[in-house]
Amino acid sequence: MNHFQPSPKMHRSAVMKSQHDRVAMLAGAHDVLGAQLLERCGYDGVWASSLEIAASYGKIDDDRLTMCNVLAVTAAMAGAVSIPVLADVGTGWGDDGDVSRVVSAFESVGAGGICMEDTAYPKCNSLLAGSRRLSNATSFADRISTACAARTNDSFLIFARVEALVAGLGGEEALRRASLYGQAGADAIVIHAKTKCDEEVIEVVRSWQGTAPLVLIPTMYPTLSIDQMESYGTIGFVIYANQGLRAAIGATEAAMRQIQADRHAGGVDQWIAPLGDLLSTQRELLEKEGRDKGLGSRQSFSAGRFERGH
Ligand code: SPV
Ligand code: MG
Repeated sequence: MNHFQPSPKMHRSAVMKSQHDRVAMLAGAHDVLGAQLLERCGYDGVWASSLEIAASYGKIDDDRLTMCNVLAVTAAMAGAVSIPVLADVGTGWGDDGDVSRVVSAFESVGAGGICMEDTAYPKCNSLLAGSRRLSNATSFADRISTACAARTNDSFLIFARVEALVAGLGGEEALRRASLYGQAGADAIVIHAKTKCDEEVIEVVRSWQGTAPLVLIPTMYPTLSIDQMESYGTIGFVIYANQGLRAAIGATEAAMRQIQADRHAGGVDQWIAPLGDLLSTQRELLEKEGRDKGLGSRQSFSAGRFERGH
């Protein structure tokens, strides 16, 4: 079910707030397995993270990660899970690019929405060091309203992402931009920050007067709790953008190094996911295709092909 689905009679943001007096939790993924794990854990949605996708392609998280790269991953994930997939489209591939084309592409592959940021093109990942230049706020607001007008599916959400704190422009500028993007029709507004201290973010969240729910990505201030976020009354969503991939990096590296050191895999078998976890998703797929019978003959056929060296 699409948890973000608005009622046709009310403004979407109001619906989201009134239907969900809790903060909806999204988390980053870059492939179907990651998205399925999030669904299994009960997350409300998947964040098709440009950073995760770039890392998985061995690319820099800048505008060289193409729309096709992000679209392909989003399409695969959206086809495999029933929770909504929010695509991180960066600047929308050019701050004067055709945003309608971006909306229709992501809408057509079943994404739940897109999130577009007001960094000037070419963008670079917000968490990397270096100064940031932002788009003109009025032009970006125009792009948000173009994006809103371009959607044909009423439940497709447009998130606008404010990078003023990342660029060091302060809370007032963040609030000014957030208001403009809210007035332009954004369904939710991400207030992003890359400082370890969450005070600046909290100040913005507390001062927000608009109707669109705010969104936080607490990568740099990970101890800010959901209970605290809910107490402010202005936050609709939290995005745990990359913790899943970082957990996988840590666990994979630890397991593979231990196998090297032990010269056998017995030492890791107790703490890595059981083989059954991996095979159960395969069985589910086979069951869906009605091919769960007669597995033995299929397996020996593939072994035979392998032995013949094909
Ligand atoms: C991402 O996950 O790609 C994001 C969040 O955009 S951040 O990496 O913090 O910029
Ligand atoms: Mg990104």
